[in-house]
Amino acid sequence: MELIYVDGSPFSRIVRVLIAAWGLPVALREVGFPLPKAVDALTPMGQVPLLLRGDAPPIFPTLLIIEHLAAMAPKGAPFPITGERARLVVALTAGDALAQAAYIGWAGLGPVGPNVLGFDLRDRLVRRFNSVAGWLAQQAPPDTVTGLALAVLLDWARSRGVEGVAAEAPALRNILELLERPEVAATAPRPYAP
Ligand SMILES: N[C@@H](CCC(=O)N[C@@H](CS)C(=O)NCC(=O)O)C(=O)O
Repeated sequence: MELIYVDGSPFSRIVRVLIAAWGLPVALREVGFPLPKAVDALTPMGQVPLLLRGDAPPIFPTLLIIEHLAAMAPKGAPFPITGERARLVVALTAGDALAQAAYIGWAGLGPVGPNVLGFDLRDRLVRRFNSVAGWLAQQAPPDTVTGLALAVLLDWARSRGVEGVAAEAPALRNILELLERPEVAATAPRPYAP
């Protein structure tokens, strides 16, 4: 098996940490961002992470990769997923909102006409992420795959300077401590300037 990933991608980082923490035989292939056309062609989503399995169809998105790998994780391994599916779906969906908010900023998008939507889209995406982060911090045990996902998303928001993300909120301290674990720290994103 081979994982295609982008260094900064928080979704990829979650999977990379799990591969290391669960000791799984998955080769890692880093690609650049924006994604090369050859990688785009492997998935209708045009996104990473992407898990290749020889002649079998590639696995995506992140949730399905995690579930596939979890079936191979040794018993008692860190970051368990048992009982976490619902929270993990919410965490990853909030991660999509976070990424969209960042992309809106990096793409230089702003109003070009009257806002008939009734709210500021970027602001709402960031609020959604903050709200989910607070909710998860209250109820998801840090030492689970959901805690890991949240910690990695918060770290990405901090490292990329995504405006408005409340990554320093005291309620998130327990979650952010996960970033100090060696297998998590080893995947910290390199600096990125779009
Ligand atoms: N919902 C997707 C999100 C994955 C995602 O947003 N990947 C980003 C990198 S963090 C990506 O590949 N972006 C490339 C693009 O949009 O062209 C998942 O869960 O896997």
